[in-house]
Amino acid sequence: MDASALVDATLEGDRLALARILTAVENRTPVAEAALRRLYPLAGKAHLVGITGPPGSGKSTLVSALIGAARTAGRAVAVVAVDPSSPITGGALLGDRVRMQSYATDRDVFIRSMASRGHAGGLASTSTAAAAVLDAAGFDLILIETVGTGQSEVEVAAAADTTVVLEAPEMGDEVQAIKAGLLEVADIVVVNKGDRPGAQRTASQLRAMLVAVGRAGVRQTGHPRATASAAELAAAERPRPKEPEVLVTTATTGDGIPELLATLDRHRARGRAAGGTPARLARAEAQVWAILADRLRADLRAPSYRAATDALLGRVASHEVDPFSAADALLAGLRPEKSP
Ligand SMILES: Nc1nc2c(ncn2[C@@H]2O[C@H](COP(=O)(O)OP(=O)(O)OP(=O)(O)O)[C@@H](O)[C@H]2O)c(=O)[nH]1
Ligand SMILES: [Mg+2]
Repeated sequence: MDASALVDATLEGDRLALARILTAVENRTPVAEAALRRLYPLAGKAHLVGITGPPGSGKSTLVSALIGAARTAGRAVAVVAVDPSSPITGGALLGDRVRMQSYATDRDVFIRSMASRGHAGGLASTSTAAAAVLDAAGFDLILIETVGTGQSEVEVAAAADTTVVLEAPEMGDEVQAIKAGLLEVADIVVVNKGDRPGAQRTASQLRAMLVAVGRAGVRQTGHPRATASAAELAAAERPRPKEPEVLVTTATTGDGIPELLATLDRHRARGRAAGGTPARLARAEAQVWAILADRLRADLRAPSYRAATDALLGRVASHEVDPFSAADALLAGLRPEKSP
């Protein structure tokens, strides 16, 4: 099937066609581009929720519980699980698959894993493109699960309309260190494993910490840099709540899950009322940058240009040419009409 047939089938509810488009998106093939050109204008309706947190905090279990709650409410849910483990071994993915099997026959639940390989910035744009496909296919709630350890994984979650950061009570020092960085992107903080001792205390500590830090101050210190991106500028201007809400859940029993879903819905409604621009601008930027980078790379490696590129790179390596002049020369060569 070509891209256009795949898109038609996807829009008619064919899940196999949808899966094939997502594979194309993951591999960045021409089919993905053709499909997205048609699907992108149909997307923009779904609520994109990023779920991140330290390994083992219960993200997958929480996602599973959220699917249940959303299905009870009659909503179609899709999950993009960004797999932090090796694409070869599969790692934690297997466990997730088993856990999600109870939804295997529900056509209003769609779960997709994506390997976190690829170059910097690619992960965010790939997940965003996948979310756009799922959005166009009619899923109303799209959950993007990423493990909150690497910068790029956190960026994926932070590019959602609503970012949920999961914590578990009394995790080690190592996790404490991750915490501060994670909290900065949180719209909602969830202390999971509410059945464990110390959960309520962890939640109180987090609330106190978030008030003390005064999140708004963290985000808006000084003037935006001259080189700040459109998304950063929008984020700096965004009237943010003083602190994210802190909830306690027990994902294994479903305790607190309806409250979380209600909090997500409120955040969605507030974002819509406010125009919802910063997260959407950040996503737009990640996508367009990734495409620009891909196109430039492809141009520079095209057969007609390859030799010139390699020769110039050789001269940079031998310090005959500085890297800035080399970049100028390559850009001028690619876009001669734009050069000074
Ligand atoms: N006691 C308790 N255990 C939980 C809860 N939620 C999850 N767990 C358990 O914690 C372990 C890790 O849960 P996962 O959902 O796989 O955690 P994760 O954050 O997705 O883990 P990674 O994907 O590996 O980063 C599993 O054994 C779960 O059963 C909870 O609310 N209470
Ligand atoms: Mg998981």
